[in-house]
Amino acid sequence: MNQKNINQTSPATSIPWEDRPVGCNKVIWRYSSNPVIPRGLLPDSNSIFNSAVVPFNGGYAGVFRVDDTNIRMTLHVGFSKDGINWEINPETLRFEGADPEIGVWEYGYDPRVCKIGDKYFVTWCNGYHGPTIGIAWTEDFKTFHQLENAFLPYNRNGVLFPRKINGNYAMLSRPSDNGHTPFGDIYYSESPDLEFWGRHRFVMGPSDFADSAWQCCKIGPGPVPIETREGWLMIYHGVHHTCQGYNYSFGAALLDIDKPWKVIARTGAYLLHPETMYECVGDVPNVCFPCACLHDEQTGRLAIYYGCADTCVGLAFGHVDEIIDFIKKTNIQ
Ligand code: BMA
Repeated sequence: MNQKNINQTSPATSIPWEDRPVGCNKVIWRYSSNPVIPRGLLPDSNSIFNSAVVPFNGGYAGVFRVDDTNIRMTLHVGFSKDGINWEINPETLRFEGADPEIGVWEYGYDPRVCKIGDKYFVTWCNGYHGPTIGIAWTEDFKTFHQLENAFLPYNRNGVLFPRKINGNYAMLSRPSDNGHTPFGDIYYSESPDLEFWGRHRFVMGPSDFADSAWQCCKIGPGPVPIETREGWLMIYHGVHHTCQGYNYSFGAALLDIDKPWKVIARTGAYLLHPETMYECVGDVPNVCFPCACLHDEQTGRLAIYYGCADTCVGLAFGHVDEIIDFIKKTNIQ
């Protein structure tokens, strides 16, 4: 594969980065060499999309959603030196140590990876009599220890917070149905041990059609929330049910630091909407589905990884401060 280059005119930074193109007035802009991960990177991958990456060992590691050429939804581990050029293991990821009832692999998709202390926690949509939220941890991205499923079916988009809140682990999720759910609100839950989850709180639901149609059908949490001075920055996807099907865009919200179920503000305007060929054409057209975000604390830069048209992975860039300003400016909360 041809190696893709990061913009050399930018000062050295610890995350992938490309400056905002001249003449672009958007808060979020796309990497000029998107998609970063093409559908056919593995010999039998039909598509590689909604995937999660984190800094690891001086480079990056990730858990990738790979649908194979049987269209089986599988997870694979991958590594990268620069966050742009990836090597993905051809073998599927297998979890160890779960109760046999839970540990039987049915399917898994849309992973997130969250570092808490020294461990990397993977949450994913885990098939167990329908979709629910699986949890596992790893320290080396070789052995993954599976815990109990967090919730009853049906649920999708389990996203952990990167530290305990009120003394408990905390997670966002999106209760759903067993199909292409035509509804969806974001909820918050806490757990003392990552096994028993409770204190469920409503965070937010779809918007009013007249206020903001891109998120009026259903919404779901995206990457691990980022702690900022103004609250938790939560990037989330929103769905508009059009006469051609579902369109997936993404926006952002600010959540209270101590009570993250309290929404301070949320974008009325989207941050990114399917627009390019690789977002509008693929196995499921018109989908931008963010699952991971790298944050450079020194510069406030963000690199957002998002699934494109359920087919490949794209990268988009932005600044935390500008996104927060945009949330406030377009707020519909
Ligand atoms: C959602 C999930 C995602 C997918 C999206 C668009 O319900 O299944 O994995 O990207 O639909 O098809």
